[in-house]
Amino acid sequence: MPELSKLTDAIIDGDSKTAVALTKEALDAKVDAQELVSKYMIPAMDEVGRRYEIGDCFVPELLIAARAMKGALELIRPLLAASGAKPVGRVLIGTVKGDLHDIGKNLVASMLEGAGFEVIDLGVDVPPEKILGELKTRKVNMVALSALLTTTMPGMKTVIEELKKAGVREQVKVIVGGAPVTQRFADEIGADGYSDNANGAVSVARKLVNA
Ligand code: B1M
Repeated sequence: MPELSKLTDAIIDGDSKTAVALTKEALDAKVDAQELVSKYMIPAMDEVGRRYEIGDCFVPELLIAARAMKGALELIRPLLAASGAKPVGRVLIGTVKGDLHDIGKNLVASMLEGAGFEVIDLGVDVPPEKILGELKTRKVNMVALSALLTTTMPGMKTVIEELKKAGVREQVKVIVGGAPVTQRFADEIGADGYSDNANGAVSVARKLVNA
C-alpha cells in the first residue's frame, strides 16, 4: 500500500509519472476511488490554488499540477463511470464560456455516468449557442454547468436566460456548481439544482429526474 500523502505531494509538484504510479498502486491495493479523489487529490489542487493566491507559484505550476491530476484521474474515471444503474436521463454538461477549468466538471460527468445518466460533454468555454444547438438536435433532460471563476459565473445566468428566450427552459432542468458558485447564487439565477461537490451533484440530478 503506497503512502497516500505522496500522491498529494506528487500532484502539487506536478510530477505526473509518480502521481499516476501511486494511483495505480492504491487502486491495486483496493483503496476506494472516491476516497482517493476527495482525500488525496482535490486537497492537492486546493494547495496549489492557495500557493498561487499568495504568489508562491504561478500559472505554469497550476498547469503542471493539473496535468498530474488529470493523468491520475484517467485511471479513476472509468471506475467512477462504471454503471450498473439503468439509464435515467440525458445530461449536457460543460464549463461555461470563458472558463477553461475542467477537472471538477470531468469528475461530475464521470459520476453522473456512474449513476446511469447518458452524459454529453461539451467541454470547456461553452457558449450558450452551443447548448441551444444541442437541445435542438436531441432530447435532453438536464443541463449541467460548471464555473471556476468569479468572472465566468454570470455565464450561467446567461445560459438560463437564453434557454428562456428560446422557449426551452421548461424542457430541461439546470444544475450548477464549481468552487465560487453557491446555493444563493443558484437560487438567484433560477437554477433548479446546486451542489458544491460531484457526489452531491449526482444526488441533486437524480432527484430532479425522479430517479
Ligand atoms: Co485557475 N483559478 N486560473 N487554473 N485554478 C482557480 C479557480 C483560482 C481559485 C486559483 C486561486 O486564485 N486560488 C482562481 C480563480 C479566482 C477567482 O475567480 N476569484 C484561478 C485563476 C485566477 C485562473 C486564471 C485567471 C489564472 C491566469 O491566467 N492568470 C486562469 C483562467 C483561465 C480561464 O479559465 N479562462 C486559470 C487557469 C488555470 C489552469 C488552466 C492553469 C488550470 C486549470 C486546468 C484544467 O482544469 N484543465 C487551473 C487550476 C488547476 C486551478 C486550481 C488550482 C484548481 C482547480 C481544480 O481543478 N480543482 C484552482 C484553485 C482551486 O480550485 N483550489 C484555480 C480540483 C477540482 C476537482 O475542483 O473544479 O472546484 P473543482 O470541482 C469540484 C467542485 O467545485 C464541484 O465538484 C468538483 C469535485 O468535488 N463542481 C461541481 C465543479 N463543477 C461542478 C458542477 C456541478 C456541481 C458541482 O453541477 C453541474
